[in-house]
Amino acid sequence: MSAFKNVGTIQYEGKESKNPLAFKHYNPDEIVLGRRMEDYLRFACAYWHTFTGEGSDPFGVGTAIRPWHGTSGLDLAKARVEASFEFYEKLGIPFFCFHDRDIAPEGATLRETNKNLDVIVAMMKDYMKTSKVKLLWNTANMFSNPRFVHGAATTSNADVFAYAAAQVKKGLETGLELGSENYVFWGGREGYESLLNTNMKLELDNLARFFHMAIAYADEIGYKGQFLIEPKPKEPSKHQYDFDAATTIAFLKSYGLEDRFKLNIEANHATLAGHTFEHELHVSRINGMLGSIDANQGDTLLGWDTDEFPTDLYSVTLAMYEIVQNGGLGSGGVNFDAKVRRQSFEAEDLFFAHIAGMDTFARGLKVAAKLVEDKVLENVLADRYASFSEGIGLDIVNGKADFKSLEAYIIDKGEIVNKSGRLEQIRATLNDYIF
Ligand code: XUL
Ligand code: CO
Repeated sequence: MSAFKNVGTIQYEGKESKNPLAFKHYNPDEIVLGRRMEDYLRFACAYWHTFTGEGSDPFGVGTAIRPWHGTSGLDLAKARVEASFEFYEKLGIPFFCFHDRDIAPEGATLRETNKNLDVIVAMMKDYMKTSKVKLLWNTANMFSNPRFVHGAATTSNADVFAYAAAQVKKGLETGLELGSENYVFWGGREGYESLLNTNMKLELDNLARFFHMAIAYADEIGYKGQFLIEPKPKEPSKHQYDFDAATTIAFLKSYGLEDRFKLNIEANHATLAGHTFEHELHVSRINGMLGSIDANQGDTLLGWDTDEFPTDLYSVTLAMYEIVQNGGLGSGGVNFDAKVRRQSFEAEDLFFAHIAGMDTFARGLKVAAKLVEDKVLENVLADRYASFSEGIGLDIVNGKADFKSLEAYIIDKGEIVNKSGRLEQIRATLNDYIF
């Protein structure tokens, strides 16, 4: 039985196509920078937004009309799995991602919850045997249930810490069973509201203990997926511990975790942190920590996580430029952590939204590749920093200079001559490449 009977397989029809259910730019087999587009982009569908989310907001219930409506409990969970594989295959999206609680309902105890999960994981495993679709990453929802009111690994209640540990233990076993290529930690409520009742040192130490335990258990069971942390500055906590890439990298380094973790950078989280997406990607990349991305976009006029499908070509091009400079995302990918707007409530909108995101990233990749091939920004940097490739600048870079030699060099030199940064001209060139 088909869940999306009005939609067939989405094909690449090229940029002249007027068919809204076709790709205009995403052509999986097209070679860009020596790699198939599909392999470069490694798109993933986020289960929580596409199959679990229903469009509710703080002022109203969900509006979505979905083929799995009319079922409940485990039957609902099964109907979603069935529809999800039809969706991935029709769209030609090679990966998916989920939280444990997206895919199966909770039971009265953790044991019962795990039993529900086992049923759905077995079903997914069966689908994955006959489908080419793979699991990019799985994660644990340790923020929705009221037990996580004070956090999970950073809670003030040791029983909750134990529960979270058991939940991630099961998550790693699930990842092993389904062959997930990454395991993500997003610190949903790992943060605090007020220092008046918070022992920050204990909470951060416990968070690091938790991550070390996760590594130990993964090694014990032979789980080989890449560990990723997803920074976010606020929401739901006022102060989230994984504020942004720089904060998260510093945390990982302080606790000796930097060799086992990379970052999953989300566009909308960058906006909330007061950064651009490319800033967060760049900081991760130059620290060797760019692992994967959550592709979406926020709204600079709104202070919360709107998780819109990414259609801002300018931002996506600059993001893809960072990813290209990174040599791709390795075992990571481009996960659409994005939801259709509440007023886009028809099931077909799920296709339109993913097509829009996939086409935008395909275009961004092509523009970024051209920028790299033509050395546009490489030349900008070479020219701007030319003074560090010769003479005294080269001495500084090579560690041959000290305060005394620098003083001797500059003291009688007179007026220093600077060069223009040429930013407007560079931006105009970038526009020429994009349009
Ligand atoms: C929340 C968010 C999460 C993570 C996975 O803002 O981005 O959905 O991606 O827990
Ligand atoms: Co995310």
